[in-house]
Amino acid sequence: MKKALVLYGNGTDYTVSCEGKEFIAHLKGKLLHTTKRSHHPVCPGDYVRLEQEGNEFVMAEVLPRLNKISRPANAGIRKEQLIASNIDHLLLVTSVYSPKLNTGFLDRILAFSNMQQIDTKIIVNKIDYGLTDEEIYYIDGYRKIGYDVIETSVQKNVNIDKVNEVTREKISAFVGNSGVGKSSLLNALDPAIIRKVNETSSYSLKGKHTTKQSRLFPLSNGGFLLDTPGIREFGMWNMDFEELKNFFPEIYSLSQNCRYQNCLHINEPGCAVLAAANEGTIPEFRYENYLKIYQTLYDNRNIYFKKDK
Ligand SMILES: Nc1nc2c(ncn2[C@@H]2O[C@H](COP(=O)(O)OP(=O)(O)OP(=O)(O)O)[C@@H](O)[C@H]2O)c(=O)[nH]1
Ligand SMILES: [Mg+2]
Ligand SMILES: [Zn+2]
Repeated sequence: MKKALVLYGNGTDYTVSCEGKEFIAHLKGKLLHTTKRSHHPVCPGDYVRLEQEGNEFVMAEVLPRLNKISRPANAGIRKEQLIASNIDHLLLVTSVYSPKLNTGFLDRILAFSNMQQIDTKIIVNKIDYGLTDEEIYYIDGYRKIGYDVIETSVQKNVNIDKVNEVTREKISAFVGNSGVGKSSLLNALDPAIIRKVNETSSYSLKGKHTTKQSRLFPLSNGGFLLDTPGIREFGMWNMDFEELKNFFPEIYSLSQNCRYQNCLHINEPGCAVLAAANEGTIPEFRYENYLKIYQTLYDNRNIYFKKDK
């Protein structure tokens, strides 16, 4: 009985990594059944127990997941589509200029990964375009809260060594909007991967490569890196609007100063968070994003949120 790491796959055939070798393992029987809530029984990052049947490997069991990243399978449907599991950390990739730095997206993922207790670092790519004052303000804001921000340029080879360092011996996942440079960073880390990256991407109507399928790539530094397609609704799964406040670290640490213990920091009297946002002691853009995400979660509370059984 072998333990293997799932790299990628679809339907019934998955490529797994075991003792440094890659081969195909099949999904059969019990595991194949799509459960009521889960769309894919197996995802990249899963550790599976393999059994040999003739000259085939069959996945007999998925080992318990330490964490998972998932999304709703379809808009408005309470079915979960797994993207990856057992991630050591998320590398939240953004860019400047094109696509523009989108703090709303960043803050949604940061809250989500905080909920899932997945350590997260921010990568701001394409800094060869230069940084505007606004972008510097955002980056400083994240650093002030305590997030690591790595400013990179694939084009000018800036700080690729830092990304190499943080991914060493770890399972990392790139998450970020389409076009920010996730696949380019992966290629920069490990040029031998370029052919593989193109296998799982296709040309969009605009004539550019875009990643279609999540896939875990073995890196030469001993780590594994998950390249994901740009995901819009990422992170909106399973979040309770009343718990959101716990997943903004700077809001959480101020909340003990609020007049009401159950303060949601919206418009309650004596709210320390609101006061701090007005005074600029916490970044105002973060607080504004908190309010926006809160509203979205509240509006979708019957769709996205479910209590774990
Ligand atoms: N100027 C500049 N362009 C970059 C940089 N990194 C990537 N690009 C370009 O940005 C475009 C998108 O890069 P990709 O690596 O395909 O982006 P992605 O995040 O993988 O996109 P999806 O697969 O669609 O999610 C490509 O044309 C890259 O050449 C950079 O550091 N500077
Ligand atoms: Mg890509
Ligand atoms: Zn409050």
